[in-house]
Amino acid sequence: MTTFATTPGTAAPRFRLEQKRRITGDFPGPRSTELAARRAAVVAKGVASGVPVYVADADGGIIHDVDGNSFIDLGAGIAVTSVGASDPAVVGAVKEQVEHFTHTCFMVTPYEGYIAVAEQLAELTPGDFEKRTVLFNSGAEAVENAVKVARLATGRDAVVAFDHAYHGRTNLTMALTAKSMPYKTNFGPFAPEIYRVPMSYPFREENPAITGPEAAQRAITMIEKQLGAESVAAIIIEPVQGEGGFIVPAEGFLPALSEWATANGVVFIADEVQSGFCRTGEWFAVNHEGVVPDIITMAKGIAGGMPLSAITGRADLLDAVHAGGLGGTYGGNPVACAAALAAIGTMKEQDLAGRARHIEEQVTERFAALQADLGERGIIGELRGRGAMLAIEFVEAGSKAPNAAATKAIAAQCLREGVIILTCGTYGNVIRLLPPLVITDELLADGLDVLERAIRAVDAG
Ligand code: PLZ
Repeated sequence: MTTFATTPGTAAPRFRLEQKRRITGDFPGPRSTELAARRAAVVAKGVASGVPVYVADADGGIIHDVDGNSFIDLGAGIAVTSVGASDPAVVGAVKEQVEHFTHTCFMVTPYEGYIAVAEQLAELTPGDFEKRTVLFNSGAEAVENAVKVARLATGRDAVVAFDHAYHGRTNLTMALTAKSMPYKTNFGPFAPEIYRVPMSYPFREENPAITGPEAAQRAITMIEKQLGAESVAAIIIEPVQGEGGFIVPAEGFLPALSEWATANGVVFIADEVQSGFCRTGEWFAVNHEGVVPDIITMAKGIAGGMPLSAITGRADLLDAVHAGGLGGTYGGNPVACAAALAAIGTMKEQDLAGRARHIEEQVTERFAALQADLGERGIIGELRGRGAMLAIEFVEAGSKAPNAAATKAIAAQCLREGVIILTCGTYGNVIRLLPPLVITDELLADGLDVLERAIRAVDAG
């Protein structure tokens, strides 16, 4: 079993690959081009890739392609490889586990790793009550199961989700997800009993003075008038919205919703699939406002790149489910559990929550200065985010109209120079920064230099 030191911040990351950007010429190079041709013949085009090169190796903040180029990774595989893509602790734990058993199925012949992960999650998630955990494979599967538990435990049907929400691509989670293209278009019919209410999106509020509690009341009034609290099983919300645009609700929004849920017997589910595990500078994004969810969904950063997801929540809710009601063949796979224990160990030893806050300082300082420099008529509408979950929302000069074209052009320019940057947002006008939390200051600075130049160039037209 993997063990780790519990003294936080006592270790520094170790890298196998030189943490340096290097683009050798035009890319995609010959080997990537060959792979693209093989791919086109056999891989469905419904699954698209943002970057046209194929990966040979990855470590820390660097991705090597098959033609010898080194890219700076500011996306971490969509917020997954917070400890790096080949953290030595994760690699060692996976190797050790895989030599013993790769799978038995926890529902058939159980093993310690699953329990150890559940112990960690009970310790790390907020709330000093009895907790129970179930492990799955993907974020969507965790969300599906959180909703199953909430419905069974409350005996109610309705589930409330928010504008700009993203919860996955399975049938139920598509219904919970707000954006149609590309996630939902023509994939219906969707799961019933899902209702959508307004989010707190400070930058795009009609009334910019609306407070967090007022925005929460706007949603609550809609729920009470259109559904009635007594028919609502759960509210599900990303405490910092991910795909929808890295939207941080106004202060007081999440606490007010959570209080209303508690007062009305509604299960408050925090979807921390993207925001969890030190990403926002705390173990979970709800910690920033002291919100204690009834159930938390987790995935992505939890296991250093191995597929694992989890729900952790109040024992009375999870234990309401009959024996055999929850599970799946691979849920809590032993190799993924070993990886999770090692990744959590790395997060503790290297104080990656502290690293996330350090990244926030570096990024915010630089882009606040850039925004001021570009001035009122610049294309930067807003900088926002928490920790190493940071976003720049782009607008048409002198207005709040979303500028998706500028966003695309900036991301494309960064990529040409060897910096992988992801976009997001309901309007496709947000650049999001999700670096591995172990990224070195030098590598991050190099990536941000490239991004800053690209923003200046596009702003200048
Ligand atoms: N909940 C908050 O961010 C996944 C999706 C990328 P899975 N986000 C990245 C894409 O285009 O498919 C996500 C999330 C939140 C749930 C999910 C779903 O997690 O592991 O992708 O199923």
